Amino acid sequence: MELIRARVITEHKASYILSHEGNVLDATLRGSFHDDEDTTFPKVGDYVLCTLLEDGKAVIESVEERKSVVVRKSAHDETVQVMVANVDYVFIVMGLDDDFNVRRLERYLVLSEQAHITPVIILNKADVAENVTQKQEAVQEVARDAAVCVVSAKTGAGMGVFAKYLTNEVTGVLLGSSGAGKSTITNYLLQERVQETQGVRQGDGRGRHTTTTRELFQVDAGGYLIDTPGMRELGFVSEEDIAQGTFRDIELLTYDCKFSNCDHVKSDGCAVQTAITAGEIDEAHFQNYLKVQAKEAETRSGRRRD
Ligand SMILES: Nc1nc2c(ncn2[C@@H]2O[C@H](COP(=O)(O)OP(=O)(O)OP(=O)(O)O)[C@@H](O)[C@H]2O)c(=O)[nH]1
Ligand SMILES: [Mg+2]
Ligand SMILES: [Zn+2]
Repeated sequence: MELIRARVITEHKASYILSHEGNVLDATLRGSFHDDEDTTFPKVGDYVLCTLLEDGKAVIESVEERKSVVVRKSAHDETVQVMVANVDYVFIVMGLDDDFNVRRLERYLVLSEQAHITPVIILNKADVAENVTQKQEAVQEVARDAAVCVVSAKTGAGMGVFAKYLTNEVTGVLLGSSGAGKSTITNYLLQERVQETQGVRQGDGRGRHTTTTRELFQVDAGGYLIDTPGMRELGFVSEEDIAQGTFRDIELLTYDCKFSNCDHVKSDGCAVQTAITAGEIDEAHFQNYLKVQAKEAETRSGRRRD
């Protein structure tokens, strides 16, 4: 049977969407994959070889050797997860508003360095920012060779810089906190509202985890761009893990609890308890959530002892 080469656009549990010569294909995995480690499974950005079935669906037979990978540690154990593959630039997106945090930026720079992928620092929301010059200087101090770009995805100011990087077959991935403006940038570059965006919380400016899956887009002007869900930490649990998890409903509510160390049981101003009382969250579902949390805390403290 004829094999075709396609690229993974997005991934939903066991199914994939591929792009092949401008067409979109639904695909599943050849069963032989399932004995393998997770890192060998196709990821967004991968080039795959697949067979076409009569119904127009594709079956992924193999994954081409990767030029690069962005990885992070699993939220559940020490295993490594591949987030995206075959990326040439990591666009580290940080808002010049309340999102601004140089220490966090440094961690993203380390992540890019470990992956041997060129980082480009995108300081977004210039239109609403204060003390831009000071912030830019603070970033320059940690940026080393990385380019630092001040942009506004809202007004388009500075956005021309992306054209410098995204050409022909070049691929860039947008990384950064929820609410930094990754999807707004995606929509701007695609000149189309393809991605949902959502306002940040009043008060602390945190994002609302609007994007929940990684997705690759072809940019008309050239190149490919991958939008990703915001990451809260680069270590143990990311926002993305939360967004994809079973307890997404509860995790999202916890952002509205009055205290950041809320126990969600007896603490004042707990948004989860409020939702349970209002019948929006099922009590049994909440009890399961507490069990999983306790188990994860146990694993974490266990690991620290070794
Ligand atoms: N003023 C201003 N607001 C912006 C700018 N870019 C994005 N925003 C706003 O910031 C909010 C969050 O933007 P999103 O694009 O949804 O953020 P995101 O990084 O995709 O967030 P997640 O999908 O949750 O990871 C939205 O209300 C956007 O309109 C900008 O340059 N200026
Ligand atoms: Mg988004
Ligand atoms: Zn709470």
